[in-house]
Amino acid sequence: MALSTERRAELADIATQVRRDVVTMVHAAACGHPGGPLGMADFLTVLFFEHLRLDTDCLHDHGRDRFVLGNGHTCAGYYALLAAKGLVPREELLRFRKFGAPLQGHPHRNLNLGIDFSTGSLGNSLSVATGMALAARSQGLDTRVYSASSDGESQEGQIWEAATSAAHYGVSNLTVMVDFNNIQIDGYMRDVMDVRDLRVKYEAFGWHAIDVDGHDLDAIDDALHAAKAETERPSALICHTTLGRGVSFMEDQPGWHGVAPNDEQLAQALAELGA
Ligand SMILES: Cc1ncc(C[n+]2csc(CCOP(=O)(O)OP(=O)(O)O)c2C)c(N)n1
Repeated sequence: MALSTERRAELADIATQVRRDVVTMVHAAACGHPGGPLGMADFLTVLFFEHLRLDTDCLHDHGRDRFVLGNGHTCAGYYALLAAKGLVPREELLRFRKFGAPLQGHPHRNLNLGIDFSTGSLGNSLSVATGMALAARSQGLDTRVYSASSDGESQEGQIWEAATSAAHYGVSNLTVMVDFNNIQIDGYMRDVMDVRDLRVKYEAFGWHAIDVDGHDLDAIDDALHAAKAETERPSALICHTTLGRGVSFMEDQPGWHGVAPNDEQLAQALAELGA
């Protein structure tokens, strides 16, 4: 079950490449959101490469797993992961946010690229994921549905309607990974609107909920296994992360929620990421 030393190193390399892609893409687009995806790179890499059944050989299988990116503005990292899995051509990454290109500034549903749902308007992702998971269950499929969310998205009331309903229906094939970096578009979350302890909240709604260090590959992998083993309740993994992780001048800086690096900043970021 545990990650081997070799596998852990491979996953760390993939996460670093995702981070390089994120800063390169946002720089090329001259707009976008680098901070969130840098923070999410570790837990999404473990999800995409160890758990989520979404690959070129099962892309069009009705019963494959599904993924919904609730915090759709963080899609640069999602696209980089789809490219790392061979689902998106790497050359498309540099057309990120360009007119007519498939990889827009918020995900646009494209089943040929493995993008299961359009997102960007915060708040509806958990409802969509709950519906997908219920639909799969009603069809007798062993599909697991994963969604990513964030502390900022957790301020939306609809998240908690979905949380109520997913627990009520015992949707145990649903797992949400919440990027808890304490930052949102307007600053530190505690100053804008504190969502407080999300593990306690999800538990109170009837979920199996775990706090996880969102940069500890082994802890993330263990938590995803625990979610799979849960047969009665949906699972929420509260992933504690640092916005901008891996790029010193972006780390924990709300200003890097949604700003593109200039040429000099890109060069420094890539140097820090070992490029
Ligand atoms: C319904 C809705 N309201 C407002 C926005 C504008 N918006 C974009 S990102 C964001 C902050 C989200 O917080 P979080 O996901 O925690 O941000 P990050 O960690 O990436 O900084 C907001 C309010 C939106 N996309 N959708």
